[in-house]
Amino acid sequence: MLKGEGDIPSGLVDPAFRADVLAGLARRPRAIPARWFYDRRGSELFEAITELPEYYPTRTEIGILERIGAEVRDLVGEGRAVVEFGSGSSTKTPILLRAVAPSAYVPIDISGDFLRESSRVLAAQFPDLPVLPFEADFMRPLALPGAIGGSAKLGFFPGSTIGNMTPLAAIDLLRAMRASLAEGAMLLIGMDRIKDAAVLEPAYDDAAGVTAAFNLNLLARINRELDGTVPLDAFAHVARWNDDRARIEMHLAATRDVDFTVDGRPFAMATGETIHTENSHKYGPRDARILLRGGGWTPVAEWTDPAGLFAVILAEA
Ligand code: AVI
Repeated sequence: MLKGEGDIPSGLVDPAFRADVLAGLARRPRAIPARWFYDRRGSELFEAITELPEYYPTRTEIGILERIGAEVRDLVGEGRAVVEFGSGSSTKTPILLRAVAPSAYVPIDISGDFLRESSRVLAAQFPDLPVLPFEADFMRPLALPGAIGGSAKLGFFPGSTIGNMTPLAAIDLLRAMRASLAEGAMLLIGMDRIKDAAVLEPAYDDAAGVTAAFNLNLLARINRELDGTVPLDAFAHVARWNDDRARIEMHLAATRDVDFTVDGRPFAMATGETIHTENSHKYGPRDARILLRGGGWTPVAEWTDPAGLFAVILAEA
């Protein structure tokens, strides 16, 4: 859902993008939902982030998944239908599919183009596996494709994407997943752990400036798609740990007083004022378990890397 929205053909703008940007720039504090990062350029920049030396989550989670395959298979059994919330990752999804020998694989994503592309790649890798891409918004309970029939489901939600939601929205999503996957379901979910700000902040403000480019691309997208005049050189990328809320916040801060228009509407920002663009919540071991229980899931097993940076949790409905 969050990643991989394709570029909108010129002249066609997603009305929800326009509405979110105009409302977000008008409110105080100013804020634009992180889902709008992921146009084609933003998705490319996110891929580059996952390979940065400072950005530990992706490689750490992959290392955990590679290690736990046999244990996961013992706990979930073979022949479940794996339902992935998001288009699927070219690295993480095959690790899970090899481990649990599913009866079918159902990736769910709101962005049809990206979903079909990644499903084609996966189907080629697993020629005997029915791959059933499902274009839908998984934030709501869904009726899954009839073709997966009565098989029990294993939900897969890696990447700590749940961290990009507020705890309240995360609980709503977990409940929706439970309703979609139905009785007997299990869920394998990745959650990033709370750790020292000295590790967290560089992960979101890397030396090469890739995360800064990812954040600033939102303004470029606004200029391109919403006929904006936002001067990109008047904004700086800011990533800071909010200890009270246990989250990294990303902002775009005005480095000088600035006036611009978006879709013909005027906006003015004073030096230092920010647009809040993303939250990335981190969870301690107990916090993660409470969150899952709040969403209707009972934790069954939990794995971390040796440094305890990241957790992969298996839960049952
Ligand atoms: C997609 N999501 C889990 C990433 C995160 O770590 O919160 C998005 C991201 N933003 C900046 N770097 C990575």
